[in-house]
Formats: sequence, C-alpha cells, structure tokens
Amino acid sequence: MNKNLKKIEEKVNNNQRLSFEDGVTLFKSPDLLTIGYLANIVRERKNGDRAYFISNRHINHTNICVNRCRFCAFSKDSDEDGAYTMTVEGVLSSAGERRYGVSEFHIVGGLHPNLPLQYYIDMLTALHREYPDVHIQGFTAVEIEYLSRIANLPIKDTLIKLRNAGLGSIPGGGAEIFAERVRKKICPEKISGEEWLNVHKTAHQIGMRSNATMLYGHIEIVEERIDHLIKLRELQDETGGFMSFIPLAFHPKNTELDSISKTTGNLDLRVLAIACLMLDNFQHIKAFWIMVGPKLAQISLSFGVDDIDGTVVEEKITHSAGAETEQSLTKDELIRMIKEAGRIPVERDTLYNNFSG
Ligand code: V47
Ligand code: SF4
Repeated sequence: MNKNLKKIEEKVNNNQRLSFEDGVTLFKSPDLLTIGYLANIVRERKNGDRAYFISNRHINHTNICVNRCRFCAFSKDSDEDGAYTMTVEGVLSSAGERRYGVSEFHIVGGLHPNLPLQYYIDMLTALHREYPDVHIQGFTAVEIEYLSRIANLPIKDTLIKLRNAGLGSIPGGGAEIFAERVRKKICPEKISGEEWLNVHKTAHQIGMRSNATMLYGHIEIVEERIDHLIKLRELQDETGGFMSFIPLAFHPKNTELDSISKTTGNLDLRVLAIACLMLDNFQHIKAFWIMVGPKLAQISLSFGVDDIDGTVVEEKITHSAGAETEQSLTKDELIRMIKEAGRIPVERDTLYNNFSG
C-alpha cells in the first residue's frame, strides 16, 4: 500500500474525518481493492451485515421541461414528439398498477411551463387519500424551487403546502455537480449548487428528510467531485437531515453529451466507496441498480454500499439515456442478490424503518 493510502487507512481505523486532499488521493490511486476494503470497514461499522432495499414505484408525471439540461435525454419541449403530461387521474392509475406491497411512490418530473402549484397539491392529495400508508417521496430541489417561483412563495411555505397535501420527503436528484464551471456547461438553466443546498436545508429545518445525489462520469474533474461531497458533508453536519447518498452514473446516449463514453465498473465502484469514506456523517450509501446494473450493485455491497434501492417498476430518466438494465426487479431478486453477497436483506420504508408490508 502506498504511503498516502496508509495514512488514510490510519484515519479510517481511528474513525477520523478524511480531508479534501485524502479524497483526491483516493480518486487518483490505482488501488481500487484497498479503497473498497477501507470503505467496507466503514460500512460495517455503520450498518453491520444489513443491506437495505425498498418496494417502491417511480412515477414521472411529465417529461416537458423548460431547463433542457445537456445531459438529460428524458426532457422534451411541449410541442416535441413524445412529450407527455399525466393528469392527476393518470398518476393515480399508474400508482395503482401492481401496487401491492409498495411502501413508497418516488415522483419526479420536468419543470412544466404551464402546470400550476395546484396540480401538484391535487396530485399529492389524491395519492395520499387513495394510499394513505404509502410514503410519497417527490420533487427534486430543482422542482421545489421552480414551484416556489411560479407560485411566488418562499421555499419554506412551498414545502409546507406540499407537506400538508401529503409529501413525505425529498429525493436527491438535481444536485449534479455543484461546481459552477460544470453547471454552466452541462445545465446552464438549472439552479446553482448553493440554491440546491438551500432547498434541502430549508426542508431539514421544517423536519422533512431528504436524499442527496451526484451525477458523475461527464466533464467533472476529481477535485469537483470531492468539493461536491464536502459541501454535502458540511450541510449534514449542520442539519443531520440527509438519509442517504446516491451517486448517479452518467448515461450519455440520446443526450447532447453523447460523445462522452459510459462510465466503467472501476469508476462506479470507486465513486461509491469514496462517497462512503468521505461522507462519514451519512448513514446510508445507495447504489441505484438501474444506473450501475444489478451485477455491479451486488458487488458494491463490499465497496461501502448498504442499500440497493428498490423494485422501481418503471424508470424513464436513465432508460431514455440508453440504460440497458431492466426497469424492475422483484423483491425476491433483490433478496437473492443481497444474500448471495453475504448480507442480511432488510426491507425498509423510505425513512429506513424496517418494513414488513
Ligand atoms: O435529477 C438525468 C439524473 C436524476 C441523466 O433520492 C441522469 O433516492 C444519469 O435523482 N444519466 C433523477 N443520470 C434520479 C434520482 C434518483 C434516483 C434514485 C433514487 C433517488 C433517491 C434519486 O437523474 C436527475 C438527474 O440528476 N439524470 N439524466 C442521465 N442521462
Ligand atoms: Fe429538466 Fe431535470 Fe432533465 Fe434538467 S435533468 S432537463 S431539470 S428533467
């Protein structure tokens, strides 16, 4: 093991926080197995032999979006072929398909130019009335900020209105990479990193939990990844409101950035393991199997990951960008993957309570 990794190993063994420079060293080291070994120590310390999954259903209510990020293959303009917007009844009936046993609806969509805040309130009210036992995790910080703008309300009031209608927590999407250099190039219309962090901070302040993500494998440099992780770690120190961190592997197909190659298994495992090591105050690191594939998600359980997300049922965002994974795995398949990796499968609800639905 090289000298710098040895120093990091000492810090990990003494439960000490890793620095920005440590993070960069980890990304630049060729020794993937040592990085994984160190992350596994931390994972085990936090979560023992448990590995989590959830029975959930993703719903993407509209793909019409005014932002048109360059890395996004899902969004459309209103008049483009394939543009769609679900009615509230449509969302309800999609939620109802194969509903049995689902404990979470995960709802994200584009920034629609004409839908008012009331559409979202009506959607949440109807879902909550029909399925009171299902937790609704919905609307990324980017959507929340947009809704607050169109309704001319502060972020806090917007969140409270959505919560009163049935919103339970906020997903981690829209974070991308916080560095302004990158945002200018890949998503110039999107809110800044500070604004994304501010929406989550406000949610945490009113007692609403949330997740965090990082989109990697496009034009970002190693230092920008570490900067992103440290900004999340700082907010978590302040509020403690994040539940899990989910790295998102960039899928280039059908995007304006399609000259970039897909991420490799080495990078996927490295990002997951380094996230586990840097985010010492996050309880859970999730490998979204839809993005990295079920095989790598299974291996990642020995590289710092303790959660492989869920059944999902239907996924549009990554599949528009060329993902070749299934759109759904059954509970039995998730359990088998976890057991084979030597972990104890725990079906959780959104807030990481054990669930036996
Ligand atoms: O916000 C868009 C990203 C996100 C692409 O919180 C892309 O538990 C890769 O945030 N290649 C949506 N990624 C997904 C998301 C998520 C998924 C699973 C669990 C959770 C959670 C959150 O996907 C978007 C954007 O950051 N994205 N296009 C693409 N071509
Ligand atoms: Fe719109 Fe989100 Fe796609 Fe950006 S990533 S274009 S904000 S749907």
